[in-house]
Amino acid sequence: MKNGLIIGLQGGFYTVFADGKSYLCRARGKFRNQKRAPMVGDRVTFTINDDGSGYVQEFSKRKNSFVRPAIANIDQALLVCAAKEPDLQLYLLNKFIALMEHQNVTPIILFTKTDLLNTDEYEQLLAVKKIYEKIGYAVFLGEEKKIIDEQELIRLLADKITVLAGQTGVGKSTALNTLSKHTLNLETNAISMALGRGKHTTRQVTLYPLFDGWISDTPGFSSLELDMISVEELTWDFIDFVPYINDCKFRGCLHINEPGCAVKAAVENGEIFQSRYQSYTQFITEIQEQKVIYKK
Ligand SMILES: Nc1nc2c(ncn2[C@@H]2O[C@H](COP(=O)(O)OP(=O)(O)OP(=O)(O)O)[C@@H](O)[C@H]2O)c(=O)[nH]1
Ligand SMILES: [Zn+2]
Repeated sequence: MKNGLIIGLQGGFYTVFADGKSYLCRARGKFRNQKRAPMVGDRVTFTINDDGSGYVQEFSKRKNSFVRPAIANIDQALLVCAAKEPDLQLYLLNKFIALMEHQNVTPIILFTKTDLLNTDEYEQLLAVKKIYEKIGYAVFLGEEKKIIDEQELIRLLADKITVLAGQTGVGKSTALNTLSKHTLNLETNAISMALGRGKHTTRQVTLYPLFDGWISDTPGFSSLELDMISVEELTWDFIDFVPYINDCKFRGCLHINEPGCAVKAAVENGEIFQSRYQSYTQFITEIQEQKVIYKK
């Protein structure tokens, strides 16, 4: 019995990575009877047959799992967000952050296209960067061919499963490319595979080795919606609100119109950033409207 990590799934065959090698495995029949299945990202035990193929025997308890894309045990998400072209959209960034926090995935923020900003805009972006850093997130700035402090970013990728997320055209491929060019332990093949994104019409969920960690670049991650989060849960996914929640007068306070709301007080005295609160109220409305649609 060997221990490995599922890094791919195609046509019912799992690619299991162990000790620097990949093995093609099927899942044992018992999984089907138990109505559960191993997923990409699962840490598994597996056996190898004489012909080199194998069977996934069991998978470990998951830290988290997503349905679409089907992937488990994501440690962190590199949220790529253009500072310009398209204009910076904190609403979208805050949505990604909430979705990731909800699944216990640590967000890392990368603002790209900073070379397109004029001096004033750049100053504004630095202020935004400070906001997210104060909340506790790592924030990086990217230019056409450079990521500032990229060694620090590469360090964060080590030993972790990271997903890439961001709207189309924000510069995800470009960022991966830049990272690949400036690192010494260049894994060209992995990167060119990762950069094969968009070339295939149906792309499988795959983990690519990158900087001693694993990275997944599946388009599905960029189109997740809030439908898996309830209004009561959302507040806990804004980690900057959490320290205040217990001081709200009413339990289950949604921080909208309730009297004695500690979150709103923190927004008013500047401890919680206005833009974060604004996104929060928008998401509450969106979730409530979704609920109405489902009930019909
Ligand atoms: N000036 C400038 N252009 C950039 C930067 N990053 C990306 N671009 C350009 O933006 C366009 C889109 O970049 P991509 O890296 O393909 O974006 P993507 O997020 O991978 O897009 P999808 O594959 O559609 O999801 C390309 O023309 C890039 O050259 C940047 O930091 N500065
Ligand atoms: Zn409140």
